[in-house]
Amino acid sequence: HFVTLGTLCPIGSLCSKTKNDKNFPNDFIWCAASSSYQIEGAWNEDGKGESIWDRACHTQAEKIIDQSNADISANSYKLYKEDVRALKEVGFKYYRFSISWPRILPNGSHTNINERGLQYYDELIDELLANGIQPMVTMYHWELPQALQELGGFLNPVIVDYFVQYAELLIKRFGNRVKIWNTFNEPNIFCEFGYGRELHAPFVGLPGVGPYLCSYHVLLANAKVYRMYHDHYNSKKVGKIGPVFQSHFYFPKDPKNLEHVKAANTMLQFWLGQYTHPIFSKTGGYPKIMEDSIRNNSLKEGLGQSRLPEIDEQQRKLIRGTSDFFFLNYYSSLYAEPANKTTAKDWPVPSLSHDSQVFTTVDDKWPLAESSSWLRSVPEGFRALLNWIKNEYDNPPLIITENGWSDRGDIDDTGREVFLRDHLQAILNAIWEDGCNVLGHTTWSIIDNFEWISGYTEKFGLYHIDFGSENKTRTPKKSSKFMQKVIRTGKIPKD
Ligand code: PSG
Repeated sequence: HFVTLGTLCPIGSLCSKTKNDKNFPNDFIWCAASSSYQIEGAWNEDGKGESIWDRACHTQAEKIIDQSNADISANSYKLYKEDVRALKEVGFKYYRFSISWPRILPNGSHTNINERGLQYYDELIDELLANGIQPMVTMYHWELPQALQELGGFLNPVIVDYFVQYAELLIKRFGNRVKIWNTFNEPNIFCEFGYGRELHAPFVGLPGVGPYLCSYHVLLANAKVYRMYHDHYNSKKVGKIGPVFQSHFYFPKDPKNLEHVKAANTMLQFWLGQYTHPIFSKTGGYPKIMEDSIRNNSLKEGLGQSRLPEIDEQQRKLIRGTSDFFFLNYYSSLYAEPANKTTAKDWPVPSLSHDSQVFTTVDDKWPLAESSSWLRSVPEGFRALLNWIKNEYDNPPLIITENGWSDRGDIDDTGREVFLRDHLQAILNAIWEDGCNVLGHTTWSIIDNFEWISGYTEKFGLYHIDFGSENKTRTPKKSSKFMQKVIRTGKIPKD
């Protein structure tokens, strides 16, 4: 049994769920998130090695909108106690943070351990627990040791065993205090953006090939870590582990047109199903539509075999079932329709777009975030995605591991409050009207931070950071008071 909110409940049992009030269950997992590169700073202190994001920001600054980096950022390496104070002030029960691989293993290999790096996370975890906050720990939130990128990073199969050895070290060191683990954050984003589209470090532009190889290695690495954890380290059976996926919902542009309905489903299968079908479906393996279309295209391109790696029978069994929860990051939605000559004219061959042949658009009626061009508030898409997952994978227990809104950083952040209100309501509808098994919600993010290639131009925090100040002053925004009320009462306040 695992203690949450003073009740004795195994995680995921919903044992305190009562249907009478249609509010949040007592044991609902209220969480806020961050990630190591985005907040820690101290990029080269106390023996930390170089990551692919350190390398990219230092040598290809032109790729970052404001030419910034996270060398210092919110300085959470020094100021983590202030982050914990913020979490406690709002009332969060969990903190989802990530561990910097090169802070612990400077060149990626477990043969060279940086003890000071391990100590930092020991201290953070102990500070959380002393304040009644449970750690939810991500092993990989995009900080690949640069030395492993020299070997090809996620394109080289050796990454699987390097990751397993790193994960084993974390489990051994922190497993007595960490009960929820995320192996990978959003591999569907980092494989596609990092190895296909040059939107993320390591900026390897190999569309239609790199991302599929990367995803295949991620699936194998996750599976091996999942099995290692449950076979050797989780004897009390209270711990949970699995990867986190990001997805939009894709609405058919014209819901009465069967081709549009198919296109929307195809896009979900390529973007999310590429990872979740192998793990959560009854049969395992890739979605058939992906396998077929990529094989056909590959043969047309004159290749001797599919660009999509083959998951063989043994691997299919190894990978299937290797996540204890469906961990989902949801931000926004899109319309989908079949591509045509005009809409597909600029797509590289090969690429995910070319393989899926789905063209996506937005609805101008969906409110656009002040500072992120990709982020529109579509709570009905959130509910629809939760229902799609419920129907596709037999209603798995699910935790929202990220959901949030960006602006320019005002303390008076009404837009964020409205976004959270609408998305929390979508969760209540999904739970009580639709029967979706949603166990928790995570706000991205507890504090403003470095937003990857957008640098410091997009702010997601419940707390403002004065990045210009010496001590990186943390100030609660209006939205943090809103979340405080929600968590205290278990309901969405009327005003
Ligand atoms: C999330 C969602 C999309 C793109 C990128 C992300 N989308 O819907 O197009 S990245 C994700 C990440 C975290 C970021 C946060 C906000 O895990 O590190 O800061 O979301 O972009």
